[in-house]
Amino acid sequence: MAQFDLVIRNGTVATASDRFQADVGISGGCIAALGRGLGAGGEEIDASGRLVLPGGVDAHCHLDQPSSDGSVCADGFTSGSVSAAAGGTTTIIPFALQMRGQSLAAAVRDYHRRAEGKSLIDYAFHLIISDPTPQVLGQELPTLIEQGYTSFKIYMTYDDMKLNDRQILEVLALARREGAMVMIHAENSDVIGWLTDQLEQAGLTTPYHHAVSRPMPVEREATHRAITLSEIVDVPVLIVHVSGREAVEQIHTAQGRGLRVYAETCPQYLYLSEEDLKKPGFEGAKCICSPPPRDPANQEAIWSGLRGGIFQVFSSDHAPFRFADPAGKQLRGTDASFRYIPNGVPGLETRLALLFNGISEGRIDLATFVAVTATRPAQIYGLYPRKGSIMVGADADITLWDPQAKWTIRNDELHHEVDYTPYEGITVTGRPVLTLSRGEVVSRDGEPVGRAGRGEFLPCERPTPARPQGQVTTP
Ligand code: DUC
Ligand code: ZN
Ligand code: ZN
Repeated sequence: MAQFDLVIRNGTVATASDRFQADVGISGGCIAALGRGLGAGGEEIDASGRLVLPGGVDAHCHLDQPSSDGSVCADGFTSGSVSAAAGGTTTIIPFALQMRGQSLAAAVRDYHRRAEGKSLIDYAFHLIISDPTPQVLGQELPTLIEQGYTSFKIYMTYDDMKLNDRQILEVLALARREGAMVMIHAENSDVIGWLTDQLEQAGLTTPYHHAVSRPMPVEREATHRAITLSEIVDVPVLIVHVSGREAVEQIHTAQGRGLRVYAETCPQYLYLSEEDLKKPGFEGAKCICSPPPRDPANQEAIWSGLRGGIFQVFSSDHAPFRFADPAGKQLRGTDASFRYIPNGVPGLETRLALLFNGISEGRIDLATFVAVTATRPAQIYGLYPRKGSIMVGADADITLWDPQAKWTIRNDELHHEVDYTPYEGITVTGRPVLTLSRGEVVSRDGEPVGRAGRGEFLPCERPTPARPQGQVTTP
């Protein structure tokens, strides 16, 4: 009689700290044993030559998120989760967005309706707080945090979402009282607005000018201010989608002073640059996101920050706007000012492979890859130890990797509903070959398997992450 439901044999297990040869015994959807020569499984998978990694946790993606400008997310929970699973991710954390004037509880109810019965893999929600009224801060948020929504994003820019410094302080104070994690989009709104007006008056409105309107100091100043506000309140914060050196320096200095400042970066800041925004015609709109992609020196600074532990989280910031679509990038046509082009790039399916490629290029090590793609996001957002690691008792969310496979990213082979990938034609080394969610196969050889709708909602615990200890290193 089989001792386990499933045994993954002969693979190399990698965690955020170790790498070892072991079989993985899985029963009831959980990891039941790790060891050599485990007893029989009802099913067996030979993982010789494969890495056995914790399934990815993509802690920043936008799915079926309503917007005020009329743009529409091409991916909801079905296509988004299917695409994520095909790329080796087993947990996603998109955002329940509060529109101004809306109750936060109503926003969460609405977002559950959008997700219910649709996801292939497990999911949690961050909240987006755009209207921190006394009712929201005093009653709704404490209740929602208690119910498992323990992280929320706030914006320092975007007219329909931005908070002023006083509002930010109020949100931070609430997070301190309740033990929640605040994620901050750090860009200076007034500077962007002023630069945008100047550029438009000079007739400089192409997609490339999006980057000109949001230069590095815009992000550096806001990152500094966000850190300062968190220091005043004495509460941890996480700076999302960090794009370049000057913001990295702010975070590094703060971490060196012992502040609990966590940071996230994304593939677009490693592989895209402002040159991509200069592509002919409207093509550059495909790479418009905020903060914008920078230049090769800034890409290097981001790799260095990953290597040095300045970043704890590597997310896609998947924002699925189709290119040839009046509800997507062409919301106001192809001659429109960059101001009106929806921000964001898709990336749920390519996130892991693009970072893994950094291992074969000698830029980061495997433990760092596992840490920032799975373990640390699970810890920071209160999903650990259920998610994010290979250990006895954890959910059997596992991705088998072929570390040698060389392949070229082609949008035709991806599973999102977006009509392009900004990474088209990039050749990478390393590919997920099998993804398990709670012991069930959800993707094989890059093709999704299983029933969308099997994914479960995950209430999050209050986060208790270890203090960040970033060091800037050279290769
Ligand atoms: N920037 C954001 O802040 N959100 C979605 C995508 C983007 O580029
Ligand atoms: Zn953002
Ligand atoms: Zn985002």
